[in-house]
Amino acid sequence: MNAHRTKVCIIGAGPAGLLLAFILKTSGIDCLVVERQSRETLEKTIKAGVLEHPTIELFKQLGLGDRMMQDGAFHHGFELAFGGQRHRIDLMDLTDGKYIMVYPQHEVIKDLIAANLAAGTPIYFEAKNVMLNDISTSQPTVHFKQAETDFVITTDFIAGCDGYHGPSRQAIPADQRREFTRIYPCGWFGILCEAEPSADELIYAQSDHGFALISTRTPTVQRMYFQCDPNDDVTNWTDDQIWDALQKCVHNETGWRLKEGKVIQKNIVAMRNFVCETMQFGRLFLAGDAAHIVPPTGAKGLNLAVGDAVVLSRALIERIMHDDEEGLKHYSEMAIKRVWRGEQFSSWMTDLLHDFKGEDPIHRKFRRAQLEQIVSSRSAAASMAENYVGVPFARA
Ligand code: FAS
Ligand code: PHB
Repeated sequence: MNAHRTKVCIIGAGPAGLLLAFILKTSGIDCLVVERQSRETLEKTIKAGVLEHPTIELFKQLGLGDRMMQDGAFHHGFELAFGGQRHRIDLMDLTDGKYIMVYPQHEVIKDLIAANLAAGTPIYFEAKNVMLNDISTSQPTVHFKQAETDFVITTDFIAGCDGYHGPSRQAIPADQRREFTRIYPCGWFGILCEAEPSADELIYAQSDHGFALISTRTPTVQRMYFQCDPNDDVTNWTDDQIWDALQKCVHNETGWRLKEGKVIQKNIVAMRNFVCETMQFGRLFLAGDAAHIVPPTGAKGLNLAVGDAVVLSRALIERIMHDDEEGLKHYSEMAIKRVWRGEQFSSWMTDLLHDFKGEDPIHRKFRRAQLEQIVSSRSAAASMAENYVGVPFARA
């Protein structure tokens, strides 16, 4: 048995866990990360694509922004396509100069892993059978197996950053968890394809054929999604059928079409809102998808995880370095406000852009009226833009 001691044991090497580890480590706080997947897998798993303005500014302030600023694509607006026409939402103009960046999550993960290792943060990859114990005591432990070796970590605090399916949230007694869920009757069929960009900025398309999102990854690899049955299977779709579905969703009066290419990856993303308002129990603190999930429409998932890591790191630093318990005592209520703002916007944007099978036709009329209002009213567009670029991190 390999026994180690640390101040903060972080479970999960996603954006939440790695950012929390980097901030703590560079603030002089002993911590370590326990992750079930290999570094190689983490650094090539395609997930989110959009960084909000507060996330970009934070990474720059932390010295984590070099590669992002070099390889990321700044987007000063996005388009709403409906009724055969495309309408630009000018984020810079509507938010006094704020913007977003398309910089793939797996690139963020590469940057965070490299920065943590350079700072000396121990990261235990390929950890199996991770178990949390004694989370209500002042000396909780985390057990796991790596290769054939058993480990036990004794720690002051556990940060549960292990995503929706991880063990941390489940370690909180069910009768102590306040949970909220909304399940959508559709999913997103996501592809990566070898093609040039079809447009300069993201296009969110609402049509009688369903929703589509035209995003990007690099000048030669594009990321696109179209609305699908959440129980569908990617093997049911040929490349031609995929392109036919996408072209139908963006069909417009100008004859403009998507630039097609070889589909190199397909996956179906289910869509739900989920919030566990109980983001702490004893010495366990949840951050990111471990506590909340959003439908990807508003590009909030990764950015909410970053927001939690900012609030939790500040609270842990105050407790460990200054013996001030207040931030930790109120962590959940501090973090949850920005989470609910992101949850509501993601739900609103999903309802705005998706026709749901079996819904009363009146809802399609409401949807079209809302879209027409957004593209004709500066105040309506500004409200959407303010939420899309990201609201400031929670402050005490
Ligand atoms: P993560 O899920 O990223 O990280 C949790 C980590 O914990 C993982 O590395 C996991 O391996 C590890 N872990 C789990 N169980 C463990 C255990 N038992 N022991 C140790 N480690 C364990 N968001 C968007 O905004 N836009 C998108 O387009 C988008 N697309 C997505 C596509 C997919 C396929 C998925 C799964 C998610 C997508 N998301 C998207 C949401 C995603 O970006 C999350 O919001 C973001 O990764 C949240 O970060 P974390 O909270 O760090 O959780
Ligand atoms: C992506 O590029 O993966 C992406 C962009 C915007 C979204 C969701 C996903 O709203």
